[in-house]
Amino acid sequence: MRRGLFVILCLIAAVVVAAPAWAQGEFKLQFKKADTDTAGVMRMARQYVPAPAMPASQLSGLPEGAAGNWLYVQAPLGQRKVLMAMAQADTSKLYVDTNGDGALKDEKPLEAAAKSGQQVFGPVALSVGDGKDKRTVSLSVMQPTGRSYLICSPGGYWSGTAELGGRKVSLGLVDSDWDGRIARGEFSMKAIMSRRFDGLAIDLDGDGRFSTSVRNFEVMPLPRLIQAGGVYYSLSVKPDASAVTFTKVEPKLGTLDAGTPDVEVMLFGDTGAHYLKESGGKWPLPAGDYLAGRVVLSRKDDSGATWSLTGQPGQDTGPIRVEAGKTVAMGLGGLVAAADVSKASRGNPISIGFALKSDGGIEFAPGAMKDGKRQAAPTFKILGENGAVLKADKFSYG
Ligand SMILES: [Ca+2]
Ligand SMILES: [Ca+2]
Repeated sequence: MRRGLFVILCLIAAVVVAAPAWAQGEFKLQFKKADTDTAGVMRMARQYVPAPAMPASQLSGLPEGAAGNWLYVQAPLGQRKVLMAMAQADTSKLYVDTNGDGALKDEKPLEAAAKSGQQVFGPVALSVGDGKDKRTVSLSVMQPTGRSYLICSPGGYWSGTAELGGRKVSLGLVDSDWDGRIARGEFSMKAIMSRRFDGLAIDLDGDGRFSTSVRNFEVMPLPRLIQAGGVYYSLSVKPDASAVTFTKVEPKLGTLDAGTPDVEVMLFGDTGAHYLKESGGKWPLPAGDYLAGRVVLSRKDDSGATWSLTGQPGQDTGPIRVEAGKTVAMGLGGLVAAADVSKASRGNPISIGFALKSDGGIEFAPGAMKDGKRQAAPTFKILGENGAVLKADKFSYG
């Protein structure tokens, strides 16, 4: 897009005049109730909890006079479980153990509001911590009509606007680990999978929404650093989430070497989300730990068609540690085909799985894409000791 000289001058003037304030500082945040516009932020804290129906006679802690079948849930919210129950005959009322004493007879049931195919309860305040350190967490519960699970979500998040890299940037913080405060957690796959982190959403490209596309991922565990407009800032959040302070920093850099030039890598780190490509497969990154979200390897054949393989880390793959002034290898240059033979599955005497793995623990789906179209699954042959073909077949996508 071409801009007129006037607009360009206005932009330059704005940056020059406001530079000290725009570069860094403390920005206030306010609690905002969750609504349909806030889905990107709230997704980081949402929990799907099975709600099996059980006879009241087998359950403890129910309101007095409880009979018939009840949907009974111990929702794992952060470090604790929250007891909730509703009579199956009357799913418009939900009892929540707000004070954590294991009983529901002292609780006033929440009445449902119907909202596009779901019953919505709350938000209701839960007590967390004790003594001087008592805090509250707000909980909303949704039950998709006719489904035997509940969706638990914080009642809202902390919202604000910072001024970074010369532009206004809206942001949100969500208490994903349900402890009533905002803090940076341990950065590991395990911690992320079990929701032991607090989340940051930050509209870095200024399009008015929190994107979750591979090239522009704006929703992440609360990082130590974030890059905005080509500048790195450290983040420090008040535990009650009333304010966040950004301080301009020049991080020490190391180098990530993919091991091959034709690759795209999306990483999450304690320095935010990074989408890396080109540069010969070598990129400078702030020292820190990273987890690969997605890796795409591609090659052109003689006819000019592009073949690609998409991979992600295996469950046991640890983080990639980038150290200042050093190069760390991702080992994507060579892949090893790994067959996984296991007994009896779905009525077959044996099943044979197949994966392509890199040295660095990235596992690629064996089916390649050609110019963006998925190709047939690979074939295989099982040979006897004398080289005779005992069985020839092809894999199917799982
Ligand atoms: Ca928290
Ligand atoms: Ca955005």
